[in-house]
Amino acid sequence: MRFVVLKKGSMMFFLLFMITLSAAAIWFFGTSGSVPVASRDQNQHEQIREIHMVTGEFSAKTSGGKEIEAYRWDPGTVFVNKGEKVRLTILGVNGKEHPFIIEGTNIKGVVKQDDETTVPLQFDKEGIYRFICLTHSNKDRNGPMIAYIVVD
Ligand SMILES: [Cu+2]
Repeated sequence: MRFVVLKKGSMMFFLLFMITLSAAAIWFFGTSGSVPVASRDQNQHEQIREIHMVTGEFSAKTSGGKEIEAYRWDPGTVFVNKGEKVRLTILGVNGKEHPFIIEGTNIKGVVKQDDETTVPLQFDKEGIYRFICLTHSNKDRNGPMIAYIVVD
């Protein structure tokens, strides 16, 4: 049987080589792990999807001469992906102003006539979120002015 006998000098060289290799591996895998995270953040920053909405009004005069009206968000349903960054921009067309909340979040604001309100959105939980105008929240208050944000 033969043994590989290493001299003290070559043993030290081998040891040094292994230490250098380990350090290089740690550096490589350590940084390569964080690089995609940074570039993914940049991509998300670039990929903010815009959704446009308007305030609308239905109004009519009945045959009996009665004026009836209802306010709406249009479109009444929007779809977003879980975690997706979205910029919801709402233009006030009909109605002087519409104070709103998004149920299940702390998001609130006001949409005023001839003005754009921008709402940044990013939902971490799937579900259907109601976008409610507080002035026209149900049929007795010229509503329901409620849109649905479907997150899945
Ligand atoms: Cu309203």
